[in-house]
Amino acid sequence: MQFIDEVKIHVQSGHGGAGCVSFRREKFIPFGGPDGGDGGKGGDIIFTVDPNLSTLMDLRYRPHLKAGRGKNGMGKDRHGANGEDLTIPVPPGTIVKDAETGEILADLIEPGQTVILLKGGRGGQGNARFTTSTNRAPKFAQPGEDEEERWLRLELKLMADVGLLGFPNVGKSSFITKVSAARPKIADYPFTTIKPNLGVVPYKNYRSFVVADIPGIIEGASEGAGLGHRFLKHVERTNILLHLIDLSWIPDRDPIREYETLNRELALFSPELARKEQIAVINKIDLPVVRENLPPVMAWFQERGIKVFPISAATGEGIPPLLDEIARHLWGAAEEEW
Ligand SMILES: Nc1nc2c(ncn2[C@@H]2O[C@H](COP(=O)(O)OP(=O)(O)OP(=O)(O)O)[C@@H](O)[C@H]2O)c(=O)[nH]1
Ligand SMILES: [Mg+2]
Repeated sequence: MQFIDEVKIHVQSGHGGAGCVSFRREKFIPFGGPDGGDGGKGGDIIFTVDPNLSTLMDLRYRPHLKAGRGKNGMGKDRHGANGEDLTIPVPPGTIVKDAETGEILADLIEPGQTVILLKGGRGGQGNARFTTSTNRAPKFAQPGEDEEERWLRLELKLMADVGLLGFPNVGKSSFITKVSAARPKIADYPFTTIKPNLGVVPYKNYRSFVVADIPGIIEGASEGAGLGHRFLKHVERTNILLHLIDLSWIPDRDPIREYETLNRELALFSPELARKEQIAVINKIDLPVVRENLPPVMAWFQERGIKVFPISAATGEGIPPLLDEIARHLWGAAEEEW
């Protein structure tokens, strides 16, 4: 499925139905009283969070959305039918902005969360409502109230507890595959992942947390190198970042220099994101070359007070203590300590 995280749409609520001018017509009663009913209310434009959605793709193909018009009132005091509301389902993490001003109108996070974004016009009152002692036969009724319309910009920022960061090929997708039911593509070439993936990680005591795997970031991503850095927005709402490192590239590449490079790219994207807590994760420790190079790299992180965990996404080695550390961060304690 295509992953779309930005769309521009035009929404319009329903016009209110007009009130009716009508007089009772009955046999043997020459001048019946007024009996024009009220118009119906126009439909609202409503947004609701559907947890089964993970993209804004559906809206890309429906850029103009309208709620129903209220029906006009009718004779015999009949009320016009209300226009149908239009409910637009969006994935959790959708931010609704005014397309012109950029003002945030709604941040839709919790499944089932609902907001009425545009109100339908009120229905006009029928002439029956305007009878007074001096005017027993009013020949006027109210028109329905106007609809509202607006251009909106929808931006999806995925909701996850933990974000995965790293150069291409470090094993981000392999990690999410090992710890969750997510099955993104894994391959030994860069930029295998071209859209974010979410995975639910079952932890002890029936707890779970959500991990976001995003495309790899390279030097110059802020200037568009590789897939650029726009996907970083999908880890902005996480609580903690796992920064994956691959030592199997030594001596061709310097993983510590690349670790620093990636953090610089992070800061260029958002200083706030760069301040988010990180755990360094050295992957692929099942490989002899990684084991050989491990001690000095571990020392480098430890000297700087940076938490570091050696793991193998392939064999699972080292992953349980990493999950405990994530749990401590998310809930204040790992399972053993509760
Ligand atoms: N030996 C070994 N290989 C691994 C491990 N984790 C990942 N790999 C391999 O490394 C390569 C890249 O893995 P991916 O999971 O696709 O890496 P990625 O970080 O998601 O890469 P991009 O999506 O391109 O950014 C694949 O060939 C994996 O099989 C590991 O723990 N041990
Ligand atoms: Mg990947």
